[in-house]
Amino acid sequence: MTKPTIGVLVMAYGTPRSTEEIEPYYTHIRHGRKPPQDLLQDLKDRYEAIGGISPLARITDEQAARLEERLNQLHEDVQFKTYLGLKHIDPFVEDAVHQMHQDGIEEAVSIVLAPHYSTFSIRSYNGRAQKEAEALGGPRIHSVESWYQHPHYVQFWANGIRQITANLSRDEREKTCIIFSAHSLPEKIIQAGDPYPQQLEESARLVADTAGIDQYAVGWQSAGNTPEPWLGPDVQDLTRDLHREKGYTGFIYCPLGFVADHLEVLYDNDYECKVVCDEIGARYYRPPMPNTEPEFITCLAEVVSDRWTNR
Ligand code: FEC
Repeated sequence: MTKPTIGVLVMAYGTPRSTEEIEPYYTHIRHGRKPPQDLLQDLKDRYEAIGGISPLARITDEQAARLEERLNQLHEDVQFKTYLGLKHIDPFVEDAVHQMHQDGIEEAVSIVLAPHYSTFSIRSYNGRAQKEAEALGGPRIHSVESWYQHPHYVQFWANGIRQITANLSRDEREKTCIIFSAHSLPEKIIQAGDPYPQQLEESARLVADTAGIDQYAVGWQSAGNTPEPWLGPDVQDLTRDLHREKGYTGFIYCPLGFVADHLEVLYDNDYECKVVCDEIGARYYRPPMPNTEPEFITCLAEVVSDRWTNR
């Protein structure tokens, strides 16, 4: 008897795969408005600073492939097949839904490779997928809304922190602060009742408790280049304030809102936050990102399995 195939729509931000793709990608992020030359050059320079192009495309592909393997190890009654749908570059979310429909997939689970729910991110990904599926008349998509509380995700970050603190002297440990962060969003989401800030707070508390640390702060990073106010404090300002007010001389950055090595981590943390640390004479640390670590892939597989079982 052939097993039914269940689609797994894996959605992620997307990244340019070549320098030529930077402009169309940026234009898509800006809702179709071409970026002015200075902003475009600034983005090109940031990609250049992390090696020319982001490793994100390769990592996202590998995450989806490993997830499919892991799911099929966990389930014998059905066959899972992943479809990659990106937010800002092809294959777009809609392309992936279209492909599932063409392949005759009747039911699917969707998951976004970002742990915290917000109207700007998770709702928009899932909304696009559902809209396309409705227009095509299938598949039926069971969407995951957030997964930041999953014990493997929490444990992954706690282990990363412990590996750093284990190598610090007692004096260094006492003067080290963890900064948990996620991508900033326009502040107006708070008035609209978005749970994103509370989810990051809770995420930070879960990881800190599991790692057994109490010196930590929560901040926001990578805010957009627009005049409206964005969620703060920004991680760079926070670093300076914590150093000045509490005398910390070491910072461990945990960008909990991301799951891969990419521009927002390799540049915004590893370059920009490091510059601030160097300026104030503090030590800079960052645990490795989840990427394709087996514990993280198991986390994603369990989240998808649970959604499938409780559909
Ligand atoms: O190429 C790479 O390696 C980096 C990919 C990348 C990820 C990412 C994640 C998130 N973003 C979120 C929200 C916004 C909002 C704006 C915005 C702008 C940019 C720009 C680039 C960019 N984002 Fe991004 N983001 C990544 C890349 N992001 C490039 C444009 C230049 C810049 O500002 O740096 C503002 C858009 C606007 O102007 O209206 C808002 C959120 C996430 C985490 C959730 C997710 O992954 O979906 C939220 C990765």
